[in-house]
Amino acid sequence: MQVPLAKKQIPNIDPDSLARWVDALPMPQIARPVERRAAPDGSGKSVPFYRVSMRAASMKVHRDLPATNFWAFGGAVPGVQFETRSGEGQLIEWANELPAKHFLPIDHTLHGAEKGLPEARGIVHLHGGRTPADSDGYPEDWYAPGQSRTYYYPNRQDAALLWYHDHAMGINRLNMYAGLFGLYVVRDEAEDALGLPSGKYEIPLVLADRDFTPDGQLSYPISAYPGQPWVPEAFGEAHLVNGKLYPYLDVEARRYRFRILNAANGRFYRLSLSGGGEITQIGSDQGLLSAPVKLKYLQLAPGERADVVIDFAEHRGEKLVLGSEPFELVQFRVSAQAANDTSSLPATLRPVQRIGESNAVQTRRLTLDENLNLVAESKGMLLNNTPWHAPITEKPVLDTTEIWELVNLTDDVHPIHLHMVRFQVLDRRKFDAFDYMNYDKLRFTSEPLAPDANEMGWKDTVRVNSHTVTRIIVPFAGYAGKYVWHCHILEHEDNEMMRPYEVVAAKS
Ligand SMILES: [Cu+2]
Repeated sequence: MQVPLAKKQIPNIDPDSLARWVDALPMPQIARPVERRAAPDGSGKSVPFYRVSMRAASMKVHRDLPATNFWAFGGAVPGVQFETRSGEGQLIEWANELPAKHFLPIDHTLHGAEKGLPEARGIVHLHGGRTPADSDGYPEDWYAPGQSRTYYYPNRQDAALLWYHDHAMGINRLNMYAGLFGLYVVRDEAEDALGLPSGKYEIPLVLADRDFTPDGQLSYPISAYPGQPWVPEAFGEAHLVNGKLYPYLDVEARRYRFRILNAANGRFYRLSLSGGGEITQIGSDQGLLSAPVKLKYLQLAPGERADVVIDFAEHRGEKLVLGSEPFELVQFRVSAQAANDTSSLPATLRPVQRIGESNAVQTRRLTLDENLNLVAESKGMLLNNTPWHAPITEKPVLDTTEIWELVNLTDDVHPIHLHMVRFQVLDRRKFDAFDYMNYDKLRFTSEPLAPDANEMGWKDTVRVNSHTVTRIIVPFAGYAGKYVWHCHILEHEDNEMMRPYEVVAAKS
């Protein structure tokens, strides 16, 4: 989508001017429970209780830059990391302790961001969590500084890398750009049994692009329209990895497991190792793949995760760089010593039963739309051509399976995320968007294309390519209640590429 940007009076920092590989890669702090409390599920069990605040924080992103002001969970970006076990629930009190004034440009013409509302609204969603609706962080249920909400996460799901982040209506893109996100790891016995690299050999990599002013502060783009600062995409030239620019990591000459999250607002990463080094993907959004997939390039849309193994044994004494052309992200400095690697990388990981299409009780055709004539009013990205506030139209029945055909009428790729559920990608097929828009006719122009090998596991976010129908099959297992589905390009989501959906209990 085309929206003219306002010129910055002082240009942003050129990240090429910064020294590379001068800061060590930081590791997120692991969250510690405050106490144990009764689980709210009536089981009589006690579960860990955590308290995490959203608050202003100041952090150095590079040796040669002054400290940057962020908003952060527990005072760091990424926020504190949760370590959980499948089936073991926990309570988290998410406290909004943000300052009253926002420091990024709110667009008050966006739905849900009207003047007069508290500026520093916050609400927390656990992305990929099979979470009861009243703990899922419905975007309109935001709360102001001084308030908090205690959410219950049953963790009744397979081992996977989840992440939590702000989801406040109309300003989510700003709150996340400000730094409000963190990791949430679910582990289980099936994964433990594989003997994958663990402990200090398992490293999270949280990727996020940003622009910085010369004094090291976050710089978010604004449109050239007075009073309507929303922009359709925010791409930064500088790339934070666990909150640092150009960090390095000393590694032993052995296998490492990296848990990678694309936490960017809108940037797609296409990761590769310098020197053509091999990346072996073992898991995606919702956990382990059935078998490892060897990759030269690893594509990650905003919101997507990849679980990968890199073996440095053949690279003793070398320096390898993980990048996304033309950008360099993080340097690995491999020890010259031989290492005693007792980890394994099994040829089979975790069976993924593919769901037959005949299991679906309903097929929904849902469009992804962009209405260019409305751009000047900064309204125009929609799901199924329906604004956020229209009545709920998608009401799947709990414990049934549906096929969603995502018909992308736009020129962009949109990463579509459904809350609460996991799904499988069936296929992608090109179609004639002109015919569809003018004659309401779906005319395919290609054969269906199978998902990539690394998309054959369980997903919660799927790339929906331009002028392509992407089909997913979704078991609505978990909880009844009101959830949302949306584009994970946060600028799109805020305006208003997001819709509620409701899982309804089966009639008895
Ligand atoms: Cu989008």
